[in-house]
This record gives sequence, C-alpha cells and structure tokens, in this order.
Amino acid sequence: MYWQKEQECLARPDLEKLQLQRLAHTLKRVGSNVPFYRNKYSQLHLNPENVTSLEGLRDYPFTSKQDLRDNYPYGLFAVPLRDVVRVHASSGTTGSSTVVGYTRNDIVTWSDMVARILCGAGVTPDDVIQIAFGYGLFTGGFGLHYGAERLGASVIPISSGNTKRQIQIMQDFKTTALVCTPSYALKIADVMMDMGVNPNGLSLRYGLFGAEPWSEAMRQEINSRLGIRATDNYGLSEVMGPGVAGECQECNGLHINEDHFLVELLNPDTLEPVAPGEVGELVLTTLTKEAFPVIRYRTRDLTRLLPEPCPCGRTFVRMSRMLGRSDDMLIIKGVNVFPTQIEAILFDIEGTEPHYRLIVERENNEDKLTVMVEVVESIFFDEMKKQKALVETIKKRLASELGVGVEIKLVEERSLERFNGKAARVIDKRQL
Ligand code: DLL
Repeated sequence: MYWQKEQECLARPDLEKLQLQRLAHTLKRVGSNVPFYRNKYSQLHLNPENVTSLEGLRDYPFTSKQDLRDNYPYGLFAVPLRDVVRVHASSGTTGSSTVVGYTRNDIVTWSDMVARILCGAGVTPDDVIQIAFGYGLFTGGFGLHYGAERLGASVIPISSGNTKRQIQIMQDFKTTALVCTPSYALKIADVMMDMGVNPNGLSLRYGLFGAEPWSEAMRQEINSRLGIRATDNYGLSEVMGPGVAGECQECNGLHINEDHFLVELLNPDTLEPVAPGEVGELVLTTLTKEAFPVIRYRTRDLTRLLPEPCPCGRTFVRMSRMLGRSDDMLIIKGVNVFPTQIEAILFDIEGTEPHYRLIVERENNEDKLTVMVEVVESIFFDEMKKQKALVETIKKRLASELGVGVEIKLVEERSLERFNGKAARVIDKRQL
C-alpha cells in the first residue's frame, strides 16, 4: 500500500533528475535568503548556479547542530516569520536548544511524508490511531498527528504518559494502531499484565515506533507481547521530524523519502563516502523544505544503506535500523540529552566538584538516568537536611533544563575513578 505511489516508486533516473532540480533550487534559495549559508558559500567561492550534478553537493560545507545553536532561534530560517505557521524545538529548554519552523506548504509535505510511513506500515483510513508521543515542542506528537489525519485515519491524540489510561482508552476506543517510542510500548505491555488485560482481547494490530534506538529482539518482544506488527520509523527535528524514513511491511530496513531528502553516508572521521554496505554517518539535505532547509546536515546517526530492491516495490533506498551515534548524545525516555549539558549545570551549582558519572539503565522498560556527582567534603558533615536540599536543587535544575527527570547520588570527593586518557563518564547499561 502506498500513499503517493508515483513518487514512492519512481525509477532511479527520474528520481535523480528530480533530486537535482530540487537541490539546485534549494541551494539557490539558501544562498540568497540565509546569511549563514550565503557567507559560507561566498567565502568558499561556491556558486549554487554551477551545481549540475548531485555529486556537486560534495563541495558544499556540512551543517552541524552547533550551527543551529549558534543561530538560535530564527537565524537559519529561509522565509520571513510571517510565512511560518509552526515552530518546534528539540530538547533543552535553554538557549542551547535548536528551533525549526514550517510554512503552510511544509506542513502539507510533512503530513504526506508521515502518511507514507503509516501507509507503508499497513495503516488505512479505517484504522484508529492512538498517538502516545508527547505533543508540544517535540515533533513526535504533532508530526504523527497531522500525518494520520492526512491519511484519513481516526486519531486519538492522547499524548504520552498515564499508562493505565492509555490502556483504558485502547480498550474503549478500539485502537488498532499504537504510535510511541518502542520502550513505551513495552511499558504499556507491562502495565497491561499488571492490570490483567489480555492484549489478544484488544483491537490492536499495528505499532509504529521510533524516536529512539531499539533492536530486532525488542521488536520480537513487542510483537509477541502486544500481538501486533511493529515497524520502525526515523526522523529528526532538524531535518523535519518523523517522516524522514520508515519501514514497509517487509520490516527489513527503513525507506528514506528520497524525493524530499538527499542521502549521503559518510565515514564520520574522514567525511568521505563509505563503501557500499559499510556503516557510516547519515548526512541529509532537504530538497523541498521552505522555512527551514538544511544542507548536508550531520545527523550523527550511524546506519548502513541497503541498496537491494525491496519486494514492496518502493524504489527509495532503505537503511538499516540505527546502529548508534557518532557523538555522545543519549536518548532518555525519548528526550535527547548531551552529557555536556549536564556537566555545565553541575559546574554551575555550588558545592559540587567537576567529577561525575552518568549511569543509564532500563528498569521496567523505562529509562532511568542517575547522575553521580562528587561534592565537597563539608556537605557530608552537614545535616541530612542540607544534603537533601542539594539533591533537590540539582534535580530541579536538571529536570527543567533537560526536560527529563533524573536521580541524583552525591558521592564523596575523589571517590569516582579518574581517567588517564579519554574520560568515560557515561555508563549505559541498557540492553536493547
Ligand atoms: O525523535 C523525531 C521522531 C519522532 C522520529 C517520532 C520518529 C518518531 P528528535 O527529538 O530531534 O526527533 O530526535 C532525533 O532521535 O537523530 C536519532 O538519534 C533518534 N531517533 C529518531 N528515530 C529513531 C529510530 C525525533 N527510529 C534523534 N531509531 C535522531 C533510532 C532514532 N533512533
């Protein structure tokens, strides 16, 4: 089943022709509308008018998350704000978060991209979709919502959390498709068991999961515990949000919506293309975005391209599920967290020492982040009340700036191991 069959099954030469037209147009637009790109291109003597092949893009510089942060909030928008109808932002409530915008046309394209992914997973207008992603600055809730409406399915915008209510609604409203993070799907399965609800008695048939890494073993577990077919979908706010890529019912890799996103897979160290079949960092260029085009955006996500034709008939290249990151970003309960963000906050709080460890675990299918931080000795001589107050202060600051709750453990000065070489401050015990 396709949402836009003609585009999704374009022959390679036609697709490449379309990509080139769109690429040339995008480069010209950013070169004239966005000072950041204009300055870079003029320094490097790059003239977007001269791009006559897709390979020509390789001369152009990359865009990084830091570039987005440096241009916070609207510096990289390619249209005036009056043409922007929606703004989203990635995690982080401070100035270091990254802000993205959409024109009315962008919202239509985005909805079509998500509708493609829903359709590819088997969802039809007859389905009842429960969207258990957060609604808000995160792109998950609204992204899936608009796509599901565009497809014509019945949407339940329940948002995330309150698992018992999720299950109640699932029973009462006869939900057929569940949309959330894979870890939340497992949590729902746990709570169902506690409540004595038999998943076979529900109407649930499909699960569309994304926004965090997961494994084939996790898919099998979700499938058997919820009695559904789970598919993976991928996206990132800087490039659009959900809708960049998704699995079809073959469940064997994610088709990238190549008519809207140009794909490169590069060695993160040399920044040269990897050999076919090798793991590399996904680098994406938007081909149709109006408000927030990005050129050669380094996603930092590692994957492998699967060039073999797919039995589903789609010609868009597939990539394997995400295999890791080429930076240290962690995804905790679907929220992107950088250790450096935590470090900066800890350094800012009186009484803490610049030594910490981040322990990430998965308990009852839920991520748990514990921050162990060394504190000055006097704190341990203080009354319990003072220690507790310090824990609360750190907890509050971290929760409000990261957007996710953490546990804090104060430890004595010099009790954490020191490193001779590269510091390994993150201990990720999650086994996906
Ligand atoms: O997570 C967009 C999204 C929402 C995708 C809902 C799918 C469903 P961000 O918050 O900007 O956007 O986080 C993007 O999350 O760079 C990946 O590291 C990770 N990620 C997203 N989808 C997957 C996936 C949304 N299917 C970052 N598998 C990306 C593994 C994923 N990692």
